Amino acid sequence: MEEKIIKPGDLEGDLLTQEKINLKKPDMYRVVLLNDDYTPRDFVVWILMRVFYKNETESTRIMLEAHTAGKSTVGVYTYDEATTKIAQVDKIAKQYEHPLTCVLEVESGGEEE
Ligand code: TYC
Repeated sequence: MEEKIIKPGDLEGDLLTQEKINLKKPDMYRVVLLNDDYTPRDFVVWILMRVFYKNETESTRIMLEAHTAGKSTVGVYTYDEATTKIAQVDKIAKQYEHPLTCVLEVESGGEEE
């Protein structure tokens, strides 16, 4: 059987690949608030403060942008953070019987730094 001799440098390619993988940023996701005709404005502001930890001024700005433009970016998060917050909004909005909805958009696709 032929013996394979590993010389110094042979593994370099693998190590470089590994380093590149480690340099990749985690993909980030945009949470976007959608307007609707029924959810009270105060409720939207309250949920932005409660779920996203925005202050009242910023929450009011985001709510008004969604109200007038149809949608507004709430923030950019990791996948887990974004999906957890969207699930929290869904659950609380459902409890209060409001149709308030947030959606997820891909912000960045793991480029190297
Ligand atoms: N358009 C709603 C109203 O007039 C208020 C609202 C604002 C609802 C923003 C959702 O994301 C939203 N009561």
